[in-house]
Amino acid sequence: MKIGITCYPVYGGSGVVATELGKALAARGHQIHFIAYSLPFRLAHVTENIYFHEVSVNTYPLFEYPPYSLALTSKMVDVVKYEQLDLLHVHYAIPHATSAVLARQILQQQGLTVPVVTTLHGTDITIVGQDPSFAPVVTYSINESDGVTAVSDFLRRETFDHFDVNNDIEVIPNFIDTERFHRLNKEHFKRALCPNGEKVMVHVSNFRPVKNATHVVQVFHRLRQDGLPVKLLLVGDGPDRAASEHLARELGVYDDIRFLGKQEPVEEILSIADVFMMPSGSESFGLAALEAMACGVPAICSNIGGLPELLGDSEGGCLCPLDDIDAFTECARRILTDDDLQAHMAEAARRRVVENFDVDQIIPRYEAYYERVRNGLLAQV
Ligand code: GMT
Repeated sequence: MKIGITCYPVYGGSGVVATELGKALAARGHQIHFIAYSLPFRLAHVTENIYFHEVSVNTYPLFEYPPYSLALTSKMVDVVKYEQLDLLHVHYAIPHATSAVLARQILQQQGLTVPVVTTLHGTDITIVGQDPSFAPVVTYSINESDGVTAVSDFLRRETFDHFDVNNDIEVIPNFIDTERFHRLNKEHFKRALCPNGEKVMVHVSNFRPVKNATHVVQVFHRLRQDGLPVKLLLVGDGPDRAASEHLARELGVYDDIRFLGKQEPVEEILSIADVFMMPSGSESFGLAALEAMACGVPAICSNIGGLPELLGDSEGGCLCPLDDIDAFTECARRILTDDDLQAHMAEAARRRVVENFDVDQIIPRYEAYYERVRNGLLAQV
């Protein structure tokens, strides 16, 4: 199949999922055309079966806000037409689904048919999409898509609860290449960072307010107050990084924290972690926790959104009430002070991922879904 994929190419879960999906589909013989404003960061370079089409937006003195969505639509029209694509798969509703639906209409006028599949990832439904300035467009774009997927049952329910949707939504969870993401031997790195055998706690995010990165610093401060020998690695960058650094200085724990910024490959850092923390206020799936668990790191997560679906009934992590710093601290303390428990949870975390979210299990579900969309076999609600 020839498939066009559009996503946000920057640091973030939806772009990672879209890119890894494209790479995995290409490896299975499909021809993949990424259409985005820059090369997706996990793509690095184009390879056999992978093409990249950059969307550039020309400015004009009239444009205070250059119309990116329209430039994207025009690029989609061109790529579908000249590369003879069979399907467009867009990730994140705004504006990608809207641009794709419009591109499909333009192509229809030219006698060409291209089905549109939209994957909902998170804040396109839970936060941004519900903003009155976007909600009607999101509803329209979902209903006009030929197929819609969501990354968790939670996100599917949220979509039906908050939008007047008449398309069915297929749940296809996030996935990971468990051969790439596994625990590596990084003992030299660990010794350099923890010369006295300290434990390591890790948080990875884009430091948006929804990630509650400052909660991680608060938990870490409590652990240090109790004299626990532990270091904190904060990976990623974004709006709340400065607040997290400020809080760390205020609480006197800055010297035991390493702010590493955006890092690739993240599995090397996860390989020295003893515990991972995700105290998010909203999380439709939790890709960063999935990556940590794949590397055998127990994940302590908020009991919200799609995170209970990620952990399932496994013992690969624990769920804490939202914003409950005491509960997060207690959970981390138990794991970091009991080596047997840590090892048991680490093993359970890895097993949960291998058994449920491996790339080889999930990609065929997308392929089967594409076929159903192309054959018009989807139900409406
Ligand atoms: O919704 C977002 O914040 C954007 C998106 C991203 O690009 O980072 O993240 C979402 O998509 C990921 C991949 O499907 C999910 O694993 C994340 O849980 C989800 N983030 C939120 O729901 C906050």
